[in-house]
Amino acid sequence: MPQLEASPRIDFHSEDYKDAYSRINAIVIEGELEANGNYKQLAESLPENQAELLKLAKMELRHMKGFQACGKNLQVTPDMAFAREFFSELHNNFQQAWQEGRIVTCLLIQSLIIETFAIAAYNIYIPVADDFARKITEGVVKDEYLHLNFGEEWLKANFESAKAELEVANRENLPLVWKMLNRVAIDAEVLGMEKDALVEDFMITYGEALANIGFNNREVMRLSAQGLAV
Ligand code: Y39
Ligand code: FE
Ligand code: FE
Ligand code: FE
Repeated sequence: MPQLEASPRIDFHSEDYKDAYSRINAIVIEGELEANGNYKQLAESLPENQAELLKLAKMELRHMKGFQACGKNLQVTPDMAFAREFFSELHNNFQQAWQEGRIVTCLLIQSLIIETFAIAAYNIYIPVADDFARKITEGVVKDEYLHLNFGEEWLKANFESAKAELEVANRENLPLVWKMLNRVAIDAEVLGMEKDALVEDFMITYGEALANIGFNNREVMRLSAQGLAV
């Protein structure tokens, strides 16, 4: 490894690394693409926030292109079939909620759960990324905090009417995230990302978001640990 690499102990060109990267990179690319679609759908449902949501949608497409470049840079072909299947349950839940006009559920899935998942993954990835991917990811994670903030602000402003639906949506969707994380924990570890660190970052960011929205301490604990029986 050249001296300039961020993490001299990681060989970014080994077959093991590239194999794991083909799935993690695909997940991120697919996630960004789905986030783009989700914000476009939310823009249709929330005319008052349309301009802002379309801006967020555009950012997600930029993120996707950045991560495609990261894969190319390492000469990795992302396993998009794996990634689509990986997201399918959350994807279906979002689509069904949107069809039924359950916008609070859509916001919980995209702006709270998926954004927090992204923030945790990118924060933990940055210190172990190759130089090219690290610069891209540092730019992206700043945007993800803005996306999370959009969801927080909207849900905070509508807390009383949204509260019951948030609890149901959390119960239905948060366990999926722990399941998803477990599925890629070994691949993440090959990239230098520890599962414990991912869980910790997720819990902190998600708990803070729930508190900002208006849940009390006890509710935050109960909601953020839902389904975390790993
Ligand atoms: O809002 C966004 O940009 C989110 C779509 C991106 C999702 C990224 C999902 C990251 C999961 C990676 C798991 C690594 C262990
Ligand atoms: Fe993004
Ligand atoms: Fe985002
Ligand atoms: Fe380990």
